[in-house]
Amino acid sequence: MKTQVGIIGAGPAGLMLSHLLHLEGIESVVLENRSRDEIEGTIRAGVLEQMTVDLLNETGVGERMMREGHIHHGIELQYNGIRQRVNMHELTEGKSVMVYPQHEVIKDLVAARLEASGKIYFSVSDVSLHDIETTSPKIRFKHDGGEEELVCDFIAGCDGFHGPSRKMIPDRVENQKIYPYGWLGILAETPIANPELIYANHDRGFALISQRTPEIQRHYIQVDPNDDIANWSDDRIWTELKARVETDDWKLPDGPIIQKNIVAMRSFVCEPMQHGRLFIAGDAAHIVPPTGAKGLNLAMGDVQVLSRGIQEHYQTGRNDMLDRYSEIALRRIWKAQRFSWWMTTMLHRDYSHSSFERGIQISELDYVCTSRAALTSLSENYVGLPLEWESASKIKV
Ligand code: RFL
Ligand code: PHB
Repeated sequence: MKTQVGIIGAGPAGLMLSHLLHLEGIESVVLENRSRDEIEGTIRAGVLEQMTVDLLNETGVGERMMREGHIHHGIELQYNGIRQRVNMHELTEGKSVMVYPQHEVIKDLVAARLEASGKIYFSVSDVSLHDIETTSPKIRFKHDGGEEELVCDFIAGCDGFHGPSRKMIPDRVENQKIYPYGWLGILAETPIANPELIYANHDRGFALISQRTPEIQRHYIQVDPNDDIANWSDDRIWTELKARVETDDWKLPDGPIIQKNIVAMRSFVCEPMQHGRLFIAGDAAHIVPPTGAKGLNLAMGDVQVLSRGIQEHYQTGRNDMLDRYSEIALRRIWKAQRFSWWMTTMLHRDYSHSSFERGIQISELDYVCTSRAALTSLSENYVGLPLEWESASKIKV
């Protein structure tokens, strides 16, 4: 088998890359080790930045999102029982975010690729990468009991944090921070609790009130990352959520919990994101803690840079943009890392902290909520920073 771009992983990064390349007349093959049902059913992100929304619309896959998603003009921050609305729409001169689940984006992208006769192999196994330092790198894999080899011009490693691609970059540096927090996430059959998302810092720990559809909602509470979900009965979860977010005049509707799990939190950046003809994108290259709602959006940013570089290669024979792929992508990634780390440390309860550090944390929230400059900074980061194509060293301030 031969193709121009071999893509490992059918997450948001791999599928969007395949879609963008197709729009430029460049052929790709996507290899995914899970089934179509699994990738279309995994509950993950919920918030799309303005740039992601624009990208989905401009490339013709945003129609259902515009119909079924919800545009949010702000969020609410809560601490010490005080609730403060952040009017992001006003503070960013008209930008907003879209609440539309990641697995719906996946369904829309899979449908678009298959409709255009795009090649996606689901349920492959034993994926391995070869000859990435040559001009014809190869991917070997198993499918339907047979062994296959895909000869490519380029390989895009969009295989998430645990995939095989990143490990093929020999001279990489992995920058990492592990947090002492976990998120217990639930899907519950209740009405929408609040028109906008609520991020709450409470003595008992962080809580997030989010949403999915008019009938099903998504909420999170901070727990010990090593805790066992079996310790959390539905009653205990609702009691804890309510204790952290309810105010005298605002009550949280409860109902049957249909899914619950605990995830650990980390910040992670791999540098560089390329080696020879291999380029990695999305969670394969970086992880953010979910507090800033950035993971899926970063994946979408990476593949915009990568698809432009590949396009330049086929149109002009030049690799200038591809050579700068890591540099351009990492500039935005590090800024999103900083924002996600900042939101996480400001909003979570760190039980190793002294009363002094707790005082500083609450005073930071107090400052953010009362300073237009700080609220503007939070807002422009939350709705998403643009990709910057210039080298950072050339920017004069
Ligand atoms: P994905 O989605 O992990 O996709 C990688 C794909 O590669 C496949 N794969 C392989 N395929 C073939 N061979 C192999 N050896 C393979 N190994 C892996 C996998 O099966 C998978 O299908 O990575 P991608 O495309 O980079 O997308 C990244 C996003 O999924 C991720 O960053 C977000 O979900 C993070 N995230 C959020 N991001 C946001 O932008 N906004 C949010 O509100 C948000 N909330 C969240 C989140 C992540 C969460 N969890 C569960 C970590 C909330 C949570 C709780
Ligand atoms: C979600 O709805 O899953 C969600 C929303 C906001 C976040 C993280 C996750 O910051």
